[in-house]
Amino acid sequence: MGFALLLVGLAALIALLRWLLGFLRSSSSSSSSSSGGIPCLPRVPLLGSLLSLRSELPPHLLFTRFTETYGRLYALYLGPHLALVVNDYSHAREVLLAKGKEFAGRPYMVTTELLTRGGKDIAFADYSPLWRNQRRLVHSAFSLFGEGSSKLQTIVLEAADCLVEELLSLRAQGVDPAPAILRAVTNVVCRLVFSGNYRPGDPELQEVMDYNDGIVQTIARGDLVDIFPWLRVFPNKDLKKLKACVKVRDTLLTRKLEEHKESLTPGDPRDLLDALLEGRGSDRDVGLSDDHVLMTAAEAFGAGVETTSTTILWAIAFLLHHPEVQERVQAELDECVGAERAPLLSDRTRMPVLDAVMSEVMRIRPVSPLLIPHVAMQDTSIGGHPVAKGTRVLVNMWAIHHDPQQWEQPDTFRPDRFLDDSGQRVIPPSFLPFGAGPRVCVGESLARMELFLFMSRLLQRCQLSAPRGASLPDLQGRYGVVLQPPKYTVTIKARN
Ligand code: STR
Repeated sequence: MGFALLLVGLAALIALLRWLLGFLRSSSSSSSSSSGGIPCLPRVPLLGSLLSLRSELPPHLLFTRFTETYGRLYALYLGPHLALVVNDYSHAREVLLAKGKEFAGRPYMVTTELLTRGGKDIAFADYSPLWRNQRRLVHSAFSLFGEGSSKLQTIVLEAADCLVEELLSLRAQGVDPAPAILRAVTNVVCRLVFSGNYRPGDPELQEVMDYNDGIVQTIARGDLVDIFPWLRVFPNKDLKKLKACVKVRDTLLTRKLEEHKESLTPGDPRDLLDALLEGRGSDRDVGLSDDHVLMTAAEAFGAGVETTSTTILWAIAFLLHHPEVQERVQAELDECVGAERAPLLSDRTRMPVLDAVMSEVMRIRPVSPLLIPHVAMQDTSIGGHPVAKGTRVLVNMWAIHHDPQQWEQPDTFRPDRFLDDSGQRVIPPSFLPFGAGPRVCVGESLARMELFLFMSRLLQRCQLSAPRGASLPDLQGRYGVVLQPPKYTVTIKARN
């Protein structure tokens, strides 16, 4: 035991020394030349700029504050890694769109490697030709359920009705809506991914929700082990927890995969797993392994659950603060849909107010305020400054969505900014809640449909208000791999 520890310590020491040597060599050139003339935060050996990053503020707010000192494009060192932080729309457009392909790489992180079996997923995998094809396949699989098919609509409306019944049956003065919403959204994703359909209280559903939660708490949070991979040799509670959750996830999904392989009917995909399996056998075969199929399904799962449930929770939180906005949406619903039938996707174009409300929610509280880090795949440039291959780029979508030069009173919740004078929707260019370019969210259109159906059904049938005597929801987000609202309570009454 003692000997093993000694070895581990020695290995760490050697890694450290090797790195220090590399650092001294690279920092003998001046720091502004290594960051291409871009202002750089102070740095020290080994830690890079990490000392400046210690703060009470969550990273997206801290990065926004640094713009006051360093301007809207600056550099910092995450340990040994040079990272540029982009805080304005014009540079973001250059990175994501104009040079999207040049910046389409992803950094190596210990936690995401573990989560994705070494990058066999879509979101965290580095760019490669195989990745492009995998992404295309997922895209076309998604469109099987979304646009032009009533499948998603049927599934979501059923889940939304269950959700409404459950919320109304609670009858308490103030309830935490999060568990019921999470369950409803998880159920939708289970049906889309592997045709799972669960009653409330099903132990398998609970298992899925538990491992998801464990992953959210431990993945890609900017932890030190993601910056210094060699730290992985030391005991680490979070990594242990992540591994345990991944194991539960893999057991469940492997079973679903095997069942699907046996019962697959060619030409008639029932869900995402079928569509992925089928994509392999056809002329669209792009060489996906079982691991790729599994990781893609697992990710569609996690992404679909966490982002949608969080956005719905933010929407309710803001509606409690702005009852007049809830009334406007309900007036629109009453006029376009009435009370007799459920809202349908085909109603969406006639409901600009609800659309504007959801856009404003995603502007003011983007679930992914720093997106996922990008990496330059070749020597390139930003704003005329040279950027070396391998440089990380963090796009601060929070700063872009709160930029006073683009948005009037950016901290105020005002859905009207997404409507023109005649009440039709307008989309300002600096609104990018799903990112943009080659790495844009693959689930974007599915997500928008799902959000519309859940929110319209919820607001058609329910009146949401702040419980008497309770304080309104705290609107400061909790930073993690998704920006979540703190727990709050709501009073829910049936609308007649
Ligand atoms: C949530 C938990 C889980 O079980 C699996 C995943 C993998 C995909 C992740 C997801 C997570 C969190 C939200 C992410 C998504 C990929 C894209 C999405 C990071 C960790 C966002 O960028 C918001």
